[in-house]
Amino acid sequence: MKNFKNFLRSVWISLMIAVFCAVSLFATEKEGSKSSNKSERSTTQRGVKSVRNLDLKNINSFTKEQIQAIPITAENVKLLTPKAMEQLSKDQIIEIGIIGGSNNSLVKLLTREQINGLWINQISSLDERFIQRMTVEQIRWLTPGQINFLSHSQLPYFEWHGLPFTPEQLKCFTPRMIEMLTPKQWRLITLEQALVLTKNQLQFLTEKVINEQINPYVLKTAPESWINNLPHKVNIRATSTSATQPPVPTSVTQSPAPSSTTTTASTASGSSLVSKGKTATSSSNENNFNYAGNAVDGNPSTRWASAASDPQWLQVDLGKNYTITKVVLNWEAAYAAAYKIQISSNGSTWTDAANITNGAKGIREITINNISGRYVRMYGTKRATRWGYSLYEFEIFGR
Ligand SMILES: [Ca+2]
Repeated sequence: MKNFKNFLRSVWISLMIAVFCAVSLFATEKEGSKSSNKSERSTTQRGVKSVRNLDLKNINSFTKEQIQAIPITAENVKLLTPKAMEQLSKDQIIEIGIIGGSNNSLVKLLTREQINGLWINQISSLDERFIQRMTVEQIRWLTPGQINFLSHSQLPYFEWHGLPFTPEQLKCFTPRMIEMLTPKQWRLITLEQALVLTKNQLQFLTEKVINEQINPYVLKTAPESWINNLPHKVNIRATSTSATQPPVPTSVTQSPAPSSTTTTASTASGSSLVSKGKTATSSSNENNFNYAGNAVDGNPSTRWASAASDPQWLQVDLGKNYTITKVVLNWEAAYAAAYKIQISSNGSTWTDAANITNGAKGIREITINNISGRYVRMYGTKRATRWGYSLYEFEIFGR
């Protein structure tokens, strides 16, 4: 009996020892896995500077800092989740907008989910390069919330596609946004798009928009109730018999139609704008979109941009000799810090007409002291940014 008791005790003790061992083994294992997690995390944190080595398939576990260190390549852009899109820096968005030419643009790779992942501060900072490289389909994916965060100054960039918005998107336009639509966009507005515009949205339309720009088909076919919402009298409603509905924009491959505004700018000295629609050439173009002709098309939303090096030039052949009195340069954000305005009669020997060393973004008017010539050029010697030289318009006045 005593032996049996001893036997039971030893079984009990062995059992206790076994349980103790199992518990401590389990605890050690757990501790081990905890520390291996820890070392993995610190490796990831160290990896910020070499995001190339991280697996982008785990992108949703990246920190904002890691996301903003991802190099923008076609491969990486395809792996961006909506959540990651939200965290991209403005510079990365700009990179997506500029990498690849018109046909192999990275913007075109973006899916609906990725486009809709763009957060409000990113939407309001999309530059014209990004917007011009979106497809019409992609523009139509923008949600009402995203449309609301477009800034007024971005709207003319969409002119590249005509008026690509769905009626649902146009419903979200503020009156100020309606006011920003360009003459070309008014010409291309379809009846379906026009009819969603409310009295509140139409209130800022000028008489000029109503009677000279808006598509005549719309005025001819819109119901009386809509016409009554216009803030000015329609003069051409009865007379526009040949008005037809414009085509709905579907493609980005169409080249932008030249602006057909026919106003002739004149100055007191009898000079007028002599460069519009003339032949412009340049030392280089940034891409197929921003070619030299964009600087003389009279359209403030199209521009020429050069390659990113010094020097670069943009030259206009006026067709014959003029006495040049003034040039007006409308610089984009990528402006020239230093440039010359040069004039030539033969296109090979040039006279310096102005030497600018304090360049700035925006419109710059330069008086020229009646120098005669057929060719006028902007000769950029120093860029202000890391981009090339970029001009929305280069206007030459003469007589
Ligand atoms: Ca232009």
